[in-house]
This record gives sequence, structure tokens and C-alpha cells, in this order.
Amino acid sequence: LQLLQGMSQMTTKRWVNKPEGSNWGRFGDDDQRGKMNLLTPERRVAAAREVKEGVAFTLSLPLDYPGGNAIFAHRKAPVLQYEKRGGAAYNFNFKLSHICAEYCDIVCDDAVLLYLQYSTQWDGLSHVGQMFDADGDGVPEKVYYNGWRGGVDLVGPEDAKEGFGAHKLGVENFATAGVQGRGVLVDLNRIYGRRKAFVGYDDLMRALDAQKVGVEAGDFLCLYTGYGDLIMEMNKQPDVDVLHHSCAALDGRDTRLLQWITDTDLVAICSDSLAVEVFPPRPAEGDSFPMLPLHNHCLFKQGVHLGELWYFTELAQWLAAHDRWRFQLTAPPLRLPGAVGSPATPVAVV
Ligand code: UVW
Repeated sequence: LQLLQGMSQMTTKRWVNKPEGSNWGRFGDDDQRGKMNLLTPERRVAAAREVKEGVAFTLSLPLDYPGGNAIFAHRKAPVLQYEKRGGAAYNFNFKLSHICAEYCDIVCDDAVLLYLQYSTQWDGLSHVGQMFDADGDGVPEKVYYNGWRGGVDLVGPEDAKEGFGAHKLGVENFATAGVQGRGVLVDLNRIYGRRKAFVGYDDLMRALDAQKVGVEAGDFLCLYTGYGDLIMEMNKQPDVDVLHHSCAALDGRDTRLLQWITDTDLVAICSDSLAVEVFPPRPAEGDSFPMLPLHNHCLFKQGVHLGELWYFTELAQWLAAHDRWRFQLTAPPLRLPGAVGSPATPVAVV
């Protein structure tokens, strides 16, 4: 019987090797939600207890910011589009009635070409993977969180002629996790201003100690760096050189920081900065290393979602004025099957 059970386990698992520091299998061999599994009813109740005044803050940029595509050539500003309705007229300011006498209703519809990671966004677990020998044949393959495979479970235009998308680890799995919990804001802007800084474990602990707040299992760690203010001030004409040399971000090469992320069981890290971590990272030893070490640790190994280009300014001011750092956070991604990222318009309630 033991042998049979062992065999059936081997057939459901997609990996025989798992990356060092990963938690693959912790939430089941077929898990696609990662640490969002830790958003239990108890944690949602704890988050709701942070609502004392009922004041709400929108934590997204307008989704046409940062503006242009100088930051990432491959991510373009949203373009609204319009369709014709029936004959020649566009379905915009369109008269619904054929005879418009006393009453005539008019209607508008639109569509959008939206790069899902252009502005305030979530990175899904399918956003970053790694070449890794998961099947133990000595040859690395394209692998994502929990062993899901590039080219098989995540299919792109170079893998097939049709049927593209993240058939596993798509953001719809994240959306249906009910993304609401307790946010903890760390005000890095207060410490570093607009100076570029690599924030490692010691720095983050000092910031948390100064605010007399901790991060617990199930929390969303939110980092206010001031980068969002810079983006807003640049008024859709981003100065890439200034952005590149400004504000604090996490040091993805700090192994103690990565271990702390693992150990706290936080469910997500959200920042107003471009990539949560400093990019490019500090140089690493050897000739093979992740260019996005924090993404690698969070998305690929631990199933921790990352929120980027959020907007925390007014929330940070309110929290500082009230000497509070926790709030209820509601931040679902789009329930868009097969997408690897999603725009977000998160809301904090204090
Ligand atoms: C990259 O492609 C650099 O990803 P992200 O926007 O998540 O930093």
C-alpha cells in the first residue's frame, strides 16, 4: 500500500527537485495561490478591527501614469477604443431610441488596450520564474512557483500557435482568494527622503522599531518610499534618470531580508516604487544569478505576491498624524483568466 501511495504521489507532483528556500508543496501540489492561502477568516476579522474611523484612501495612481513608455519600452499607456453599434454610428453618445421625441436615452461603451503592468499593479505568481531542473534530469527547464512549467502550463507565442496564457498561476486564482486583509505601512520616505537607498533586513527592522509596529502572518507589507509622489509630479513625462537614482527600495540580495519574508508569513509586499526591490540589484558573485532576486524569492519560491507602483502618500500622512500604521486593505486584481499581472485600485480603510 505504501508503495502504491508513493507512486500516486510521484504522478501528481511536477517536480522532484525544489529550489532551495522554496515552500513548494506547502499549500498542496496543485496550489496556485501561494501565501494568499494564509488569508483566513481570522485574519480578515483582525483586518476589519483596524477600521476605527471609516476613512478611505485610494492606493492607486491614475492608470495612465507614469505616462509614455520611457520607463519600460514594452509597456505602453492605455488606449481607449470605441466600437460602432450596428450601422455607421459609434456606440458613444449613441441614441438608443429611433424616435427621439420627449424622451431619448443615450449610451456610451468603450474598450481599452491595457498593458496589465503599466501602472499600479499586482505581479501574479506567473510573472517571474526561473530556469531550474525541477524534474531531476540534469537539464534546467522553465519553471514557475510550485513547479508549473513554461511552455506547458504557461504558453506564449513562441511555445504554440494558439491557446496562449497562464493556464496555471493566472491572476484569476489570486482574485478568487478574496484579496482583503491587514496592511502594515512602513514609511521609508520619512527616513530616506528621495535619496536612493538599498533597504536590507537591518534597515527594515529599524524602520519597524521606530514605528513600534510589527508584521505578522497574513499581513500585507506596504512600503511608502515617495517614488509615487515623484511619478505624480512628473505629470506623465517621467524623467527616467531621476527616477532611476531616487528613493528607497528593498535590497533583494540581502539573504536575511529574504529569510525574514519567508519566516513572517506575510502574504504580499506592495510598494509605490517601480519594482519593490532595487533594480538593477547589487552585483552578485558567480555568473548565474537572478536579476530580480526579490521577485525570484517572493514569486517563484514563496508564492508571495508583489504590488508595484502603488500610491500611499495621503494614507502615509494620515497614519503618521494618528501614530497608527495598520489598516484594512482591499486590493483584488482583475479576475482575468490567464493573465500574469493585473492593474489594481486598492483601498485602505482606517
Ligand atoms: C520586470 O519585468 C522588471 O518586472 P517588474 O515590473 O515586476 O519589476
